[in-house]
Amino acid sequence: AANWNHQDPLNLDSLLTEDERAIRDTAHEYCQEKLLPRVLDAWRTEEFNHDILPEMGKLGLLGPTIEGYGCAGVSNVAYGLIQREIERVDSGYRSTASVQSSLVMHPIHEFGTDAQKEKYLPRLATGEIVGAFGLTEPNHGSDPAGMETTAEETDGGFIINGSKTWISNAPVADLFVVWANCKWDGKIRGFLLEKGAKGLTAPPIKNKVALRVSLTGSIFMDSVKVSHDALLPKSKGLGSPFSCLNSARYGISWGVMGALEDCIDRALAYALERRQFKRPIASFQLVQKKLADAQTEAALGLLASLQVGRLKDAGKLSPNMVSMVKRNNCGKALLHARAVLDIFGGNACADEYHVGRHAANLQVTNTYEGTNDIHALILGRAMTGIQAFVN
Ligand code: TGC
Ligand code: FAD
Repeated sequence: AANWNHQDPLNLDSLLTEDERAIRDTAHEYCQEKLLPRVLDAWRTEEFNHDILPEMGKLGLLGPTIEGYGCAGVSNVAYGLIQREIERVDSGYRSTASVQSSLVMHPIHEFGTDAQKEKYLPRLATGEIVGAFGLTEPNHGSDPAGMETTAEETDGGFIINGSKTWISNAPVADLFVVWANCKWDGKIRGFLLEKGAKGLTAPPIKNKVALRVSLTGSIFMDSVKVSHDALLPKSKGLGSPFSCLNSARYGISWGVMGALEDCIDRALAYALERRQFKRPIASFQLVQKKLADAQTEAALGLLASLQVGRLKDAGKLSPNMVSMVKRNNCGKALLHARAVLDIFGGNACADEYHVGRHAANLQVTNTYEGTNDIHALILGRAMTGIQAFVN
């Protein structure tokens, strides 16, 4: 039909600049040609492929919004489009990349010294070194303000004690951005710890039921001694790690829509092919409704993320907007990935059909970087002025 493309129902394409379309196409081609053929093996073995970050680095996909240090300096909308293409293949690959960009490169760029930026950003941009971000602790996930990890001043530096858990990239990380409560003034600050520091270990959390292509681990810090150079000096208070989360959560809001779009494409193709009761299952009303519901939410979610990206680029962003799109898009992606998974019948169980893997991953995306309910409470606080987290 005229003016109708079922893969871009509201013509998002028309709202992008030429540069943004070119970046999206580069990312799409890489992800489909290089990531998709590897994903099932990575999922089955839970093994990290050390080639992938350098490949992404070569294409300018890491820390892409940063100017200088070998980074591409593109718009936040382009950043979102990249996350969408990576997550169209798997949320775990997007996790690896978005931790590197939003949670490691961003805080160094934002809160680091010139020397720290020169030392780390170029190698993070090429993917030569891998970064991890440690905020969550065994006893403090939704409530990071209560963190138990501490930093205390000592001759010539700091001593860090504590543990972090469920940390993406940790088992393979060369550099850890760790958030600690500073004993001298009770404020939370970021520290850069390098692999190999005495007292630092990062064992993997194995046998995950989701996000299996991204490695996850703990970080144990037993009196890790670092020099003054390890402190991110411009970080102070919980607002500093949250500023990293604003960027990562925004990227996730695009990413999960990519995963949902892949579920829709695959479910539609399967429904047209598979026959029962002497006709394609795509001819059944209940199947069509599942597809139409999913397509609508993907189209609306993408437009919302685009608007938030444009506001971010214009310097008019509120973190509440990020909570709205992170929560909505993750919740809707999970709900509709599960719904269209029904279309595969027993084949929903087979990893070759990919949609079961997306649905499992989307449970995690709806949890990390603030659970769906925590973002509801952030929005509720913004509306009512009353915080319902309790303390
Ligand atoms: P609250 O009183 O709200 O805030 C404390 C200070 O932080 C400031 N702030 C923000 N600043 C910038 N951006 C934001 N989004 C901010 N939110 C809060 C705030 O202004 C305040 O500053 P100041 O100067 O007044 O002190 O803090 P609270 O303790 O009441 O927090 C409540 C809550 C629940 C909203 C918050 O703690 C929260 O968001 N919890 C969720 C935790 C979370 O998202 N963890 C994510 C861990 S990282 C991760 O999951 C990576 S997965 C990556 C991957 O693999 O892709
Ligand atoms: P809890 O905080 O214990 O929450 C459990 C349940 O209680 C949730 O449903 C929650 O919504 C609810 N709840 C909690 N408080 C309230 C309240 N006040 N009101 C209503 N309901 C509430 N963290 C990092 O720092 N870095 C990473 O790289 C990272 N990567 C991750 C990768 C994976 C694969 C996973 C699974 C997690 C990762 N995380 C990471 C941790 C993630 O951010 C946390 O799991 C998440 O913030 C939730 O914390 P929690 O697991 O402690 O759950």
